[in-house]
Amino acid sequence: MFDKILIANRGEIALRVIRACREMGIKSVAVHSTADADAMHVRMADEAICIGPAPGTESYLNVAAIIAACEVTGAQAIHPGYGFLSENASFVQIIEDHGLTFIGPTAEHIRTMGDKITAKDTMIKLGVPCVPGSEGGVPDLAAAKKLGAEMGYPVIIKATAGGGGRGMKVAATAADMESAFMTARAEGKSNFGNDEVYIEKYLTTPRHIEIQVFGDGKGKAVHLGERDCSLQRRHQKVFEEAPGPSITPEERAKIGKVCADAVAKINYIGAGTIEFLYENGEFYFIEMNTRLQVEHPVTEAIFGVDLVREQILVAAGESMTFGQDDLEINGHSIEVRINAERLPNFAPCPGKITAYHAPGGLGVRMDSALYQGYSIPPYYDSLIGKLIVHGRDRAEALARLDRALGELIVDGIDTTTPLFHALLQEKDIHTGEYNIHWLEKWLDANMAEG
Ligand code: MV4
Repeated sequence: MFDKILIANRGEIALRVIRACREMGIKSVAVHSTADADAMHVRMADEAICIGPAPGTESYLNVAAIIAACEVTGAQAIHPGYGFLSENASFVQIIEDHGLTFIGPTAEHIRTMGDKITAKDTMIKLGVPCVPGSEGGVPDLAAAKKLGAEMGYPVIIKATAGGGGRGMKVAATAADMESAFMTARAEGKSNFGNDEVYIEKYLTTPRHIEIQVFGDGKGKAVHLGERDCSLQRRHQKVFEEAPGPSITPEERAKIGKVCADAVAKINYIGAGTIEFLYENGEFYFIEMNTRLQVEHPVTEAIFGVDLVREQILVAAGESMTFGQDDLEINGHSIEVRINAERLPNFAPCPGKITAYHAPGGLGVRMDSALYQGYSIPPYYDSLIGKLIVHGRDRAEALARLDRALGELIVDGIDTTTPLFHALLQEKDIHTGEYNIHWLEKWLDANMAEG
């Protein structure tokens, strides 16, 4: 086992990894920008090293400085958290070239899943159900129009290097194809330096259901059920839950096994998420994320496992502590993302926290790096906390969420907390009847800009 791990991240996820390290008797090294000298992760880690100026590109993405920090401190492994360098295949290669261990999948798995056409082709070969569409890339507008006519509209054109909603355009009819195709291609080129695109049938009212998988890198893998992350705004998740309110135990067992078998077959190591659109009782693969996700705590809550501990174990060549037969769902969990943003426009709202009180009690987990007197810097993501609740069933989890939100105090800045109080007044939230468009429609109707 490692005796020292460097965490190449900040905020709540850095604390999450430090906590797992401490429980395992592993020393932790925080890295930070000059803007984060007073940040909680710097205080909580055993050691801390400044790796550059405030902008993420010069600090948390500064590969040379991170490698140097490992050499200076004697850290043997790097946990990347999410975002930043977590899905950067070249970073993984460089780490390994320096004799260090990346706590996550191989460079090859990251590269395969990072290119969406290759990811989809891989999943088709592994027997994972995908959205009907082009076989591989679509070379030109003529080919796109031919496919559109064959498949029937609406269709969606996606940049192979895209993701998170960037480089994606819907063509509702043949008349829209030219501009949709050209725009998706141009966005792929300008945002990712890759103009290759593919086409899929556009599903109009799906849910976003993602399956958590975990592999040991030696051909053993399990699934930990699904999360429903349909409540999103501009491709940012705001409310996530497990299990999914629309998924039956039979559906879970079936799609879960397909996913676990697929990642076992490629010797996948560590945590991964296979994203699906779910419509009319069918699952359609869209993307795979080769990292620990922001919303992993809802899965931890219902299965009672520590996913970061398991990531560290398998990265060190040890065994996972559970197999598929050990995994049983217990109750229901919901996470809401507390962002430093001002409603109704979700404008980033950094500033000084004049008072902070985290909710507590049975079934409540607050993952946050906030403290009273802390100043949220303006350079990074606006996520400042995740409130995760767990109940014996969905109704209990929702009631607990309402109660815990009432206890949360974050003074000095605006946050997204009032949004969740308002959502908890909605019947559809209580019945679980929502899809990927529900929140944007609700915001349009209820949060019209002043
Ligand atoms: C789709 C789709 C409908 N049909 N693909 C958005 C981000 C990227 N992960 C995939 N996305 C979508 N792909 C087909 N064939 C609709 C979306 C989509 C979406 C997906 C999940 C959660 C929220 C969304 C919001 C808008 C569009």
